[in-house]
Amino acid sequence: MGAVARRAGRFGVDGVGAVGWANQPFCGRVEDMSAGILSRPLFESDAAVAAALRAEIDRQQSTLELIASENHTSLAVRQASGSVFAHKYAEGYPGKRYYGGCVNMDTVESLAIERALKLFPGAAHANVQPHSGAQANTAVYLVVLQPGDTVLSLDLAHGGHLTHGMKLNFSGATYKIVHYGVDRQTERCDMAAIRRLAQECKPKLIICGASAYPRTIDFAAFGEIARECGARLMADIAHIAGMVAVGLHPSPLPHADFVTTTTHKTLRGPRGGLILCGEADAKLVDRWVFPGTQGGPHMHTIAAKAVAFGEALRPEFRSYQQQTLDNAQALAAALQQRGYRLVSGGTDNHLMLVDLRSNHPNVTGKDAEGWLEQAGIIVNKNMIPFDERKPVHTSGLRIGTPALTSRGMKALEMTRVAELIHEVIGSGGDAGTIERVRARVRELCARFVIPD
Ligand code: DSN
Repeated sequence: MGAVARRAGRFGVDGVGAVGWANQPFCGRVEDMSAGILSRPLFESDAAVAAALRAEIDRQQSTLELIASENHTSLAVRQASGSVFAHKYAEGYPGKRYYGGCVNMDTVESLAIERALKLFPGAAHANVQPHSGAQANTAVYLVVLQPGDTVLSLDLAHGGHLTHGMKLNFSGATYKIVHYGVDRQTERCDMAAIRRLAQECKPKLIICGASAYPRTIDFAAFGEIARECGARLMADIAHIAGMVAVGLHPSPLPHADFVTTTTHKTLRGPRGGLILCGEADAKLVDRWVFPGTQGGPHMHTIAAKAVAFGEALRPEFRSYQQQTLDNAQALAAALQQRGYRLVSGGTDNHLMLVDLRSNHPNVTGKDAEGWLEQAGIIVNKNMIPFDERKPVHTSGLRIGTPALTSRGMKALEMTRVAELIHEVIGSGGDAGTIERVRARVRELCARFVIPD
């Protein structure tokens, strides 16, 4: 019996599932149904959640995921993430736990730390426990800042992040935030202007890094500015971590005192955060993660981080990052050929910001996001620098290639994707056009199934 048949027989996709699991519509190859296979016990105990999971597998398989911060993980990452490591409390750190029975916790956390330090050479210490990027950033702020201290960071409306001082976030509510923006002409960070601002406001912490910035970040220049004005520097590389790990984007190490990242974007791991720092800050970073801001570490996620970091250390990961970059540049060029203006004129990384005003002045980001979703193309509306529209409408779209690249798509498919995007937006949301594009999106997705 072949592997596929064996799996089918064992798990009921051949019709033995009396509870109906086997009768659900099937998407993708049998081998791709790992999440579905795992869901058979789930279906038996909770059909409603199992049905939602099934629908989500189908949605992901049959749509084009272009949200720049999302990706598809390997089956190995998902197995670790869904494993019995979730059962265990392990407050503390390897070798210094507050609970018994942590021997295997120490193994996976030590592996995650060791691999993180190999991935990002130049860091002396890694804390792999932050539940998210926001938690990682919070811990660093508590290491460096007192309430009311000044922080200099990129404006959210110019591509920053809400934990970098947005007024409704705890960071904006707790610290005095001064924002730098991008230059109106170049739409890039103007390091001379940032230097002047830093000298005026004398921040205690400078943050570089972004969630919607398509260009290379000059970490070395940020490091110089921070040293000149006596500030500490935190680089939040959540979006570009995968590219930094393989050298396709310059590393913030050794320029930054702290590097924070999520692990689930270009890094293609489980949802979570990571902090890297020097020896001098290690103790305080650890203390502000636990017990400062978190309790029990999510050991299943830490195990999955170890797996993802291991994958990222393999040569294939470099090829994947290169393809993600090549795809972003191909998609950017194809959109430009169809009349779309891109913020800053292009991209150096995995994402681009489309200024819809260039060829569709009456279409908002919200309109375009909605029409594209109906056609099976998933993007997010995004402010563009100096946007006159509000964040709920926006004049832009943020588009990224990590997830499509994980499916195996290349430059040729990016041209196709640009055509499909243009057809939908150009039609002004015409229902017939959306339906035709939806069918073509399904065809494309069927040729590039989400890998295990
Ligand atoms: N929400 C993430 C993003 O989409 O970039 C950042 O946290």
